[in-house]
Amino acid sequence: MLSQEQREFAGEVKALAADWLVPIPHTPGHVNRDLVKAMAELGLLARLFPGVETGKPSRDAAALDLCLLREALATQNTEAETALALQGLGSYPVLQSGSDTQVGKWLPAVAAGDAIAAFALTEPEAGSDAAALQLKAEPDGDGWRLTGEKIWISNAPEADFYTVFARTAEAGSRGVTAFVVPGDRPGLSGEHLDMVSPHPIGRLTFDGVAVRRDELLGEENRGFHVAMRTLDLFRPSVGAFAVGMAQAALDAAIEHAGTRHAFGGPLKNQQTVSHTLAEMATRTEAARLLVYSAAQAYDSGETKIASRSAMAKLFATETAQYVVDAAVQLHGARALQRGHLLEQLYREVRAPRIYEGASEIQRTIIARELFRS
Ligand code: COS
Repeated sequence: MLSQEQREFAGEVKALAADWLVPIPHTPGHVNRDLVKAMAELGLLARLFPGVETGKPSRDAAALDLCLLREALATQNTEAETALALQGLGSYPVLQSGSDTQVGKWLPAVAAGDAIAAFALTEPEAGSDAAALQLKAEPDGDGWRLTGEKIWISNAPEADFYTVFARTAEAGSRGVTAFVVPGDRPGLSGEHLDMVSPHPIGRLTFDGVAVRRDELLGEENRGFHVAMRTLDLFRPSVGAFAVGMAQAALDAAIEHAGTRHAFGGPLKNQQTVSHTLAEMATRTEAARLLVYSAAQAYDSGETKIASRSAMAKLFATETAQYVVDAAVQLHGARALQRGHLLEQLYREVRAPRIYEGASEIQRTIIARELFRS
């Protein structure tokens, strides 16, 4: 499905990651600004916003490029992968719905690795049911004041700006408004949350945080659409992340099956092992094709993208869980020892089945489309 140029691009990203990103020390649980800066210097972050070097990026994000980037990085360094993805997730609402001034203010800084972005939708009482969010935006002079809480927000509380979804009217999804809020705004505070995989992720508290009219993103009470459009673009790329992790696990399993001996020969001579590898490879390839096809549909301007995007995320993240688990099983106890690649992937692969819409939500989106006339 890929052109020669796209294949070369993916290969180049892997090589750059192996040479320049893998050696950068990890900062578990915190934003790794050195890593983000390195990705900017390698030109990887600019690939998120075609044309950003002119100061006026194209408003049509390139979904397939994003997927190729994420898949390639995931095979080498999941910390870099996640850091790049979060720069995109926090910024695409600005790219898709922001004013020229907002785009000019934030996106070149994100691409240069000078600004860390974050997407703040989830609340303690509003996860899958995003339209139930309660963080209040009350009119104050020409702007608003935000009061409430967000939780499990990646890059919080260290981000330089947050795309925040807040309630401006009691009308469910039609009363949600999006804002761009600088991270140093008085009244905004937060704390880090310790997760099974050490990500920069946290809770945010808004205590009467003032936002100006020029920080409104898109139209008032249309913020739910802003969030959904970003998720439509981003969900296939979560699938690409999953495909990259599945490929890394599959590669490790193939290597192990060829070198580890048991019962008088390499493991791969056991039919049960070779069949498991065949299943892992087939499912990984199927997931990859679904991801690429959803991304290509997005790039070709297909309008009804939500269902395809959901299928790609659902299938790829569930597949990666299966593949990583199977790779652990083939390796035995060594894969569960702290520091082993598979131990890390085993912890890492779980969250994508939950964030940006749990598998159950993806099935809901797909099923609704089946019955839409
Ligand atoms: N693109 C654009 N607009 C969309 C859309 C999409 N993909 N999906 C829904 N909308 C619009 C609808 O057209 C509707 O607009 P109008 O009010 O103008 O008619 C509005 O949004 C509400 O849609 P709907 O009634 O379908 O919303 P629901 O409350 O039923 O929620 C789901 C829909 C379940 C899809 C949504 O809540 C969701 O995606 N939940 C998961 C949230 C999530 O991913 N959280 C993770 C946060 S990021 S880590």
